[in-house]
Amino acid sequence: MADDDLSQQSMTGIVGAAEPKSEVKKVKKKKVLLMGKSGSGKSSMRSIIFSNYLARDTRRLDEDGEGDMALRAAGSSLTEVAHDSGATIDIDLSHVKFLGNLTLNLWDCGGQEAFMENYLSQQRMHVFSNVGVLIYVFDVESRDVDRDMATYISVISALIQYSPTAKVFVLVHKMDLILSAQRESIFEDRVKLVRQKTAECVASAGVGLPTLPSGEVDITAFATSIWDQSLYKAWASIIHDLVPNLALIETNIGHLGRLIEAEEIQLFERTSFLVVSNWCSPVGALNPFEDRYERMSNILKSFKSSLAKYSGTPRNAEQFRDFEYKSGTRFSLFITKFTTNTYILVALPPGEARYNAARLNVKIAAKQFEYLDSPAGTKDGAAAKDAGAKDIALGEPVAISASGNSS
Ligand SMILES: Nc1nc2c(ncn2[C@@H]2O[C@H](COP(=O)(O)OP(=O)(O)OP(=O)(O)O)[C@@H](O)[C@H]2O)c(=O)[nH]1
Ligand SMILES: [Mg+2]
Repeated sequence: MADDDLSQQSMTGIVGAAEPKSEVKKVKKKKVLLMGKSGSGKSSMRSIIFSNYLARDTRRLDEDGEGDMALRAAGSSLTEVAHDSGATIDIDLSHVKFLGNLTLNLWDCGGQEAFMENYLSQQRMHVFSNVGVLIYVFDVESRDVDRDMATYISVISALIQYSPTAKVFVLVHKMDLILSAQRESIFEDRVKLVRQKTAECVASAGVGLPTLPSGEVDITAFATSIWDQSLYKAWASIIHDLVPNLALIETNIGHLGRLIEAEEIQLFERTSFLVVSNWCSPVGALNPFEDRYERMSNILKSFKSSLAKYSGTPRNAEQFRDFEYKSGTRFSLFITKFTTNTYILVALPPGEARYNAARLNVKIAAKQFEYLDSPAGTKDGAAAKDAGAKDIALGEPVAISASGNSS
C-alpha cells in the first residue's frame, strides 16, 4: 500500500457497532475448576501462568527444598507455601481479572484423596455448580492410570449433574519426563482412553456435556510441561474460549493490522502474557514458526522475570512498557503497553516511515480498544470514555500518514 493510501485510511469505525454497548461492557465471571491427582502440577501451572513464577520456583520442599525457599524469599502469599509438602490444602481460590470484563474464579482443588472424596460428597453441589470450565490435569508419569481414570470419571459425573454445559479441557502434564520419541503416542493413547471413558459416562448418565457435531463429547486435550512453551499454548486456548468481546477485538486487530501494513499482530493479556488474539497478513502467514505465540509468551515472561530480579520490583509489577527491535532490512518489531490489560506486538516490514506511522496509529487505536477492555463503572472505563471511546461506533476520523504526521 502506498503512503498516500495509508494517509487516507483512518481509524474510523475500528470498533464496530455490531454488539450493543451494554453487552460489551457487562462484567462476566467464569468459574474455572482446576482438578487432578495430588502432585500432578496444578498449582505449579497456576503460579507460572498467573503469578509470574519460573518453572524452577515450583519445586516442592519435599523434593529439594529450593522451590519453596524461592517462593518464601519472593514473599509469596500462595497458601501452598505455608504447607511443608507444598500440596494445596482443600481449595485455593483466586480471582484473576482478565481483559477488563472477565473475572476468572480459579478453584485450584488440592488433589489428595481425602479432599477429592470431600468435593465429591459433602461439597459436591458447592464445588460443581456454575462451572464454566473444568481443567483436569493428568500426571503422565502416574503409575496407577486406572485409579486416575476412576477419579476423573467421578468428577465428570458430578459435573454432568451440576454443570452440564461446562467445557472440559484435559491436560496430560509433565511430558518432559517422557522420552521425546514416545511423547506423541503416549499422549494419543491417554487421550483416547479419556475420550472413551467420558463417552461411557455420558452415555450412562443419558445427559450432559457439550458435544461436537460428530456427537462426540467436546473435550480439548493438550500435552503440557512447565519446562517448555506447551503450557502457554494450552492456557491461551482455554482463555481464548472465555474472553468476552473476542470476536470484536479480533475483527478490529485485523483492521488495525491492514491499516498499518503489519505482517503480524499479537495481543497479550497483561498478567499472564498469554496471546489472546492475533492477526497475520498473507505474508505474515508464511512464517514457518507455528509455535511462535507460545514461544513469545514464554520469552516475555522470562524477560519480565529478569527485569524483576535486576530492578528489585515485585513479580507482578508492570516491568516494562516498550520494547523495540529493528532487524536491518528484514523486519521491525515493537511490543508496547496497549490497553489497561493488554500489550500489543507488531511486526512490520522494514522502513522507518512505516514504523513511525505504525507506532502512532497503535497509540490512537489503544484509546479505542480501551472501550472493549474496561468494564462500565471503572476508572479505566471512564477514562476510555473521556478519550473518545464513546464515539467509537460513530467513528471519529483520525488519520496518520506513513511519514508520521497526524491530520
Ligand atoms: N517434571 C515436571 N515437574 C512438574 C511439572 N509441573 C509441576 N511439576 C512438579 O510437580 C510437583 C507438584 O506440583 P504441584 O503443582 O504442587 O501439584 P498439585 O497438582 O498442585 O498438587 P496438590 O496441590 O497436592 O493437588 C512440583 O515439585 C512441581 O515442580 C512438569 O511439567 N514437569
Ligand atoms: Mg496444588
